[in-house]
Formats: sequence, structure tokens, C-alpha cells
Amino acid sequence: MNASAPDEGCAGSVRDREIVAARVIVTCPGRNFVTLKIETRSGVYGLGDATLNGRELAVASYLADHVVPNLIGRDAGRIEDTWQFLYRGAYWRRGPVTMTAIAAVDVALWDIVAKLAGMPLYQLLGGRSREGVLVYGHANGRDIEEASEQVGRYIEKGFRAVRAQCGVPGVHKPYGVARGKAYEPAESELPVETVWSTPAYLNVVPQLFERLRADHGPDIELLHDVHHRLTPIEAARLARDLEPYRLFWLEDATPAENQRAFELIRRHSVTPLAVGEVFNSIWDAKHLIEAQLIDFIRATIVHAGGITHVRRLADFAALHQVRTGFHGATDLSPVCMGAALHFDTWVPNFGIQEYMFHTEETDAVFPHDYVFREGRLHCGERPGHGVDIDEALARKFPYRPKQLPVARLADGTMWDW
Ligand code: EZ4
Ligand code: CO
Repeated sequence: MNASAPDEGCAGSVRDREIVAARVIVTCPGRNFVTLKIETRSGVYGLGDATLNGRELAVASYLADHVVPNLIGRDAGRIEDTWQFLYRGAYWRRGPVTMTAIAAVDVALWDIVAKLAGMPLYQLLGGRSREGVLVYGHANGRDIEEASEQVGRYIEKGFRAVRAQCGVPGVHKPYGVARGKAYEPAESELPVETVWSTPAYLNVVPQLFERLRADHGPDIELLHDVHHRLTPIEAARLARDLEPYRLFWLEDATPAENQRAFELIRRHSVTPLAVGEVFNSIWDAKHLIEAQLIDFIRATIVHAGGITHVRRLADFAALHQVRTGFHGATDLSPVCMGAALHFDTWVPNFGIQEYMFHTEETDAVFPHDYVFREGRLHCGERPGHGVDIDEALARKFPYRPKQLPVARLADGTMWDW
């Protein structure tokens, strides 16, 4: 970039903002994370999360081999132009690998510009809209009893909203139920094969929520994740059966490639619906939002093109009174969480934010300034998104290949996971 060009904006000079280096850092402090670090001539750097669970190295290569060479010499302040260059300019658009790579660049640039401006990132987006970000935690149990105890533990910790999952009689290793200390879906080098039974599941879930309301009363917000396991008519039945227990949301009730499938669920139920943690573009959600078939959009910063694209998605959703409910499982790194919390602090149509605790090792590799207090997460006031990386420590945790499980019906048919 021409260092003698007129200075634009107030976040340093064009010369200060020139990108001089960009590196992909892969580390496994309990699970794999991919991080992009972009450095400017001023010495100020930015970080972006590039983690795509089970497909980490595809994004690492997309970035290192195809994106980083384009960044060197660019003005880090040209966030929008860089986004358009990587999306429109690349010819090949969308898809989780591409959009995760673009997100990593985008978040790192927002981080740099906020640091140069001396502002917390939420301020650049338009400033604070709320005092804290409502989060939900994950309670799970091998049976209803254990799941209810877990919900109780979250309430004791101060949570105001809890997602609940429980074992399904006859189903070995159901989605969302912990095997070790904490629930972590990607557990082996090759996918674990699980067996799925829809009738047993449809039987147990309403019983779970009946019990949770009886044990914990009407005030706690309850959520549930179907993880794409039902057909549209089965999803409609579950949503209807759960109405008496007033869920905050029912998530991913059926796969959303066919967006019109949700019309069927809507016809039968007023249970609020959340969709989209696997979405990577506004186009994945267009009909769902326009036709008001969902209540919460879960597409998040790391998998949907960064702040620049998710801001557009959130504004579009706001026109239809659809609120945000960003994905925030442990496979999204603290870097994504930091950026998401700044976004959540600003976005007018905020709904809720998913929050699972990272391991101590992960928290040590990614020092951050966000804190949990009384059921809400609070982003810090440090310039940027407030999350750093300890590269020396990251190097002590080398990449370990891990994939998500797969699900089959009892007769061997491959099913949705
Ligand atoms: O299975 O993040 O709502 N949360 C979820 C997660 C996802 C994992 C997949 O990478 O559905 O547990
Ligand atoms: Co989910």
C-alpha cells in the first residue's frame, strides 16, 4: 500500500496500518483451535478465530496458502474492501471453509482498528446497547434425574437460562450428553458411530421438560437442541408437545437446507425456534427470516464471514423481529467469544448467547478480559476484542486430529448428526 496516500480515519496513519505479516497458529489445549494473527507496521496486531470443528486444517491451508499472500501490504483499516476482495473477488463464494477463513481476517482487522483507535470493539460498532449479555449454559444428564440436578447446579451458579439434554433410553451415546468431565463432541481421530432412535427420543424429551418445570419453577429460561435429528412433521410434533413447558427456544429441529420445511413446524406450534449454527451466509437464512419461520438466528461470527457479514445478517433479521442467539460451544475459541460478546453488547436485536466453559488450558492459551457475572457475560473495556494468545504456551499443545461423531438408525441408515 502506498505509504504516502492521505491518511483515512483516525485509527493510526495508513503507514501504521500497513499489514506486514500474517500467520496461522494451530494449537490443541484440550481441543483444536486455529487462530489468524495479523501484524501491522505499527506493531499493533489483531487476532481472528478460524476454527472449523473436525476440518481445522482445511481452513488453516485456505488462509496460509491462498489468503495471507493477498494481505501483505494492504491497509488494515480497509475492513470492508478486504471482505469484498475475499468474497466477491475470489469467484468461489460461501461454504464453511471460505467463510470461516474470511471471518478470521475480518475479526483480526476489527481488532487492529479498535486497538489503534483505543476503543473497545463494541464502541466501533455503535456503542453499548445493554449492561451485559444473557448467556445459557449446557446441562446434561444420562437420565432425566441427572439432567435436572445439573440444571439446578447452573441455577446455583447464577445462570438465568439453561439448555437441557438427557440420555434417551436405548440410545447409546446420544447427542449432548457428557461422557467425560464435560461434553465435548469431537472425541476421536475417526468419527464415533452412534445409533439414533427418533421414537424413543420423542417420548423422553417432553418428560424431561415436564420434570424441569416441576423442579425449577417457571422463571428459569429453558432451551433444547434437537441437532437436526427430526423430519419436519416429527419436529412439529415435538414443538407442540413442548408448548406447556414454555421453552426459550427449540434449536435445529430439522435440517434447514430446505428452508420451507419450517413452515410445517410453524403451522403446528408456537414454541420459539432457533436455527443456523451451521449456516455460513445470509443466504442460508434468507427465506427463514423473510417468512418469519424462526425466532433466533444462530449463525455466528467465526463461521459466517466475520463481524462485517454477521452485522448485515443481524440487521436483516431485525427487520423481521428475529433476534440473535449465537453459537458458542467449546469448539469456538475464546477469540470468537470475545468478538461475539462485543457484537452482543452492541446489536439492538440481541436475544441470547451460548456459553460453555473452556478448559483451563484453553483459557491460559487465550488470555481474555470477559467475565461471567449473575447470568451474564460482560466484555472488557480493553481496546480491541480483548482476547490475546500466548504463542509460547500454544506451541506446547500440538494439533491432534479429531472428528465429530456420525449417527445411524438401528438398521444402519446414515442419519443427520
Ligand atoms: O454440536 O459445536 O448448540 N451447540 C451445538 C454444539 C455443536 C458443536 C459442533 O461443532 O450444537 O454442541
Ligand atoms: Co446446536
